This record gives sequence, C-alpha cells and structure tokens, in this order.
Amino acid sequence: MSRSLFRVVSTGMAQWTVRPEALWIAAGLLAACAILVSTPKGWAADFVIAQKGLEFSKTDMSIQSGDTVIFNNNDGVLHNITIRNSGDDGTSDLGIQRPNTSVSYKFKNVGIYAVVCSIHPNMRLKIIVK
Ligand SMILES: [Cu+2]
Repeated sequence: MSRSLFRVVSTGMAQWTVRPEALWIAAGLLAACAILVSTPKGWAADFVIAQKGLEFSKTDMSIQSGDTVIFNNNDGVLHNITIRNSGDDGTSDLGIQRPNTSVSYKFKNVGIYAVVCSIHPNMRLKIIVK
C-alpha cells in the first residue's frame, strides 16, 4: 500500500520536473502580453483608397505611423502613384499601375505626405501620418 502511494507521488514529481516547456509557454504568454501593453498605438491598420474617374476616393486623410494604404486602380487607364514627403522619407514612386491592380505603401514615419499620380497630376491626396 505504502509502496503504490510512493509511486503515485514520484510520478507526480516527475511530471513537474520533465516539463520545462510549460515554463517557456508561460514566459511566451507573458512576453506577448508585455508587447500588447507596450505598443502605444495598437495594431497597424490598412486603409484602401480607390482611383476611379481619375480621382482618389479621398482628398485627405489621417493615419497612424505604421499604417498601410492600399491604392486600387479602378480605372481603365494606367496610374502611377508617387508619394512625396517633405521630411526624410523623400519621394517614393510606386510604379506604373495597370487597371484592376493594387499597390500598397507603409507609412512608417510621422509627417505630411503628398500623394499624386504622375500621369494625372490633378489626382492629389494629402496624408497626415501622426
Ligand atoms: Cu493617374
């Protein structure tokens, strides 16, 4: 009787000692919580802007740094998104964009960005990244 009891206890002890991965899982969960709490602006978001009728679907918008803007070409003609930033980001040319395609740009830095189509300069969009 005492012998079988000893065996149960020792099995229980063994289960605690041979499962260090449980500690790693707990540490991982804690780290994930810490990242969530310490991220000041929450998760980055995606915004969609259409190009239709040779216009952007908005003339201005505000986003957070780290957000991505997806530009859809809903026209039957080529567009060419060009993004200019007065600060360190300079100019980004997203290239010739065929109809029914999308290009995206991640705005990493705070600032004011002028988005134009180099083919149709009247297409203008101001993006304020906070
Ligand atoms: Cu265009």
